[in-house]
Amino acid sequence: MPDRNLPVLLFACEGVDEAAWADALRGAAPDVALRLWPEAGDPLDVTFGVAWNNPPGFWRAFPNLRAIFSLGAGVDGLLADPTLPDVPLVRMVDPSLADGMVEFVVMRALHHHRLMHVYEQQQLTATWRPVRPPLIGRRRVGVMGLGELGGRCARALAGLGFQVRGWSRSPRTLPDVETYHGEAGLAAFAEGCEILVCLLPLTHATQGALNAALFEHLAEGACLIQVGRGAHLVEEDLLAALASGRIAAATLDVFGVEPLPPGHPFWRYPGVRVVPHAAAFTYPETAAGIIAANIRRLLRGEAANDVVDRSAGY
Ligand code: NDP
Ligand code: OXD
Repeated sequence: MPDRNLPVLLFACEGVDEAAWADALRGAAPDVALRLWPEAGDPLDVTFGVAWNNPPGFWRAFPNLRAIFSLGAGVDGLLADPTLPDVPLVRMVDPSLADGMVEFVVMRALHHHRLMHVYEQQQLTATWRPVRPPLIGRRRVGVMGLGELGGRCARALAGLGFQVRGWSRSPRTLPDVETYHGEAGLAAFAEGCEILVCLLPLTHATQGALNAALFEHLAEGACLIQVGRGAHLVEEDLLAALASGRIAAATLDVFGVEPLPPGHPFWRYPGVRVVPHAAAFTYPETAAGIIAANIRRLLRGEAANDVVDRSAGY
């Protein structure tokens, strides 16, 4: 075999443009032999894996793995597999992915700030009623999660002039963002927020974080932009908050069950916008180089960048 002595990278990702990824990875990592699942060859050869949406137990079949690269920023799906090999798990940190998330969150924050959800309802009854939004500097936006994505979004929102708060696990400092952390800081963070953005990773600690108790702290008629993971949201609590008016509108990109079943009430609930987990994408054009650079680090005997802290779950 011509690639006999090269490290082998197995690309095994469901639901992506495999040809584009293959081109990009071959270009970025010419010294690595790329194999595309299901053409894995001898499982003993496989030294690196690129993973997304694999069935539980999948990676256990490759005993010589040295690292697994997640195609996505969120690794909850991979960590849910108790048999995932105990090798460095690298999450996706790519400025292009963050750019996409900033575009999406800013778009929906402006949509809610400028009350487009109100006009969408008015249009259904040919109602002409202008409503003046508050000055942007008085609009309070809260961002849950201040990592690669949440941190970028918080800064972009602050740059537009929103009054931005952020919440993280450990203390963080961001220019023009009022920061809170930990369980102890959650109520103060949420108090009076008019737009709430969820960009948390899904962990044992964050599951169900978007719940009735949190919603009680928001401003009456607040809007939710949920781009974390479906299991962050207690769906019945959102439906109750929408019915009571505590929450006026929600942009939902992620769901407990994906695709969202056709009969789910979110599809038809006034004020709810359903987006099919499309807030931000990983682009092979940029991400392949990031994976390749990390492989080179590992081959030089250095630690990879952006390794998941398995004890924290992200
Ligand atoms: P990071 O790991 O960079 O950041 C995670 C942030 O969440 C950190 O600020 C972290 O705090 C905070 N956090 C974690 N646990 C807690 C907790 N228990 N309480 C409070 N804050 C907590 O992740 P990314 O920004 O790269 O990605 C975030 C998530 O976005 C992904 O895990 C994924 O679920 C989602 N995502 C969604 C996409 C979509 O298209 N909808 C696309 C990509 C990602 P600290 O700073 O202290 O570590
Ligand atoms: C991700 C995602 O985690 O696409 O990157 O949700």
